[in-house]
Amino acid sequence: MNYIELSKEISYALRHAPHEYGLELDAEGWVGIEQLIDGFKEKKGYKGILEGDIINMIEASKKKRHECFDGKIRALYGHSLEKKIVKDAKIPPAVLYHGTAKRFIESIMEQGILAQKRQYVHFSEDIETAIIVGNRHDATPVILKVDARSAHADGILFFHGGEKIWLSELIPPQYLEINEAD
Ligand code: HQG
Repeated sequence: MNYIELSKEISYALRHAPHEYGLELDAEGWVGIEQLIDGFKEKKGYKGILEGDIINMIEASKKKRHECFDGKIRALYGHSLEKKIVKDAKIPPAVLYHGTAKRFIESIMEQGILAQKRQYVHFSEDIETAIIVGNRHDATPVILKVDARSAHADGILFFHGGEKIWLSELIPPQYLEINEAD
């Protein structure tokens, strides 16, 4: 089984389209692994899918996008569903990064970073990860440095996503500066 394809399809199901797979997520985004498997068996290429394939895919992935617990699975971040996934607010690192396209900078510096189609804005803990995220939008992305300590002190809520991913609501421009490369 191609784990990259499997990871993408599980992300699609758990972040954006559970109903296409006959799934109902709970408030925190969890669904039974058995239910997910049943939903996938209906899809082309996944007839023989086993729980072990899903566990192996999560372990093999460089980026932790999904987690399993107590017979359930969920996507850690990235959701676009209308019903907002409930997250516990956490204290963020003092500084976070957001990699984005040059063409978005003017608008971001006016309006702040918006969640756009997703439920939350996504940040990276380090510049390397932010560059990879930004590369999805631009070959030479701009890295924004976020003063998360001040934003948090001013009452903006932060949530932990994946290993190096943090989430938040809108981040106004006063907490942002362009991280100039050395
Ligand atoms: C931009 C992937 C104009 C924002 C990644 C971003 C990440 C604005 C784009 C995760 C704006 C939305 C999320 C404003 C924000 N004006 N543009 N005011 N505010 N934007 O894909 O953060 O690999 O929804 O800068 O690696 O790029 O799939 O968000 O460029 O971790 O696991 O609007 O998704 O994870 O794009 O990526 P996205 P993102 P996976």
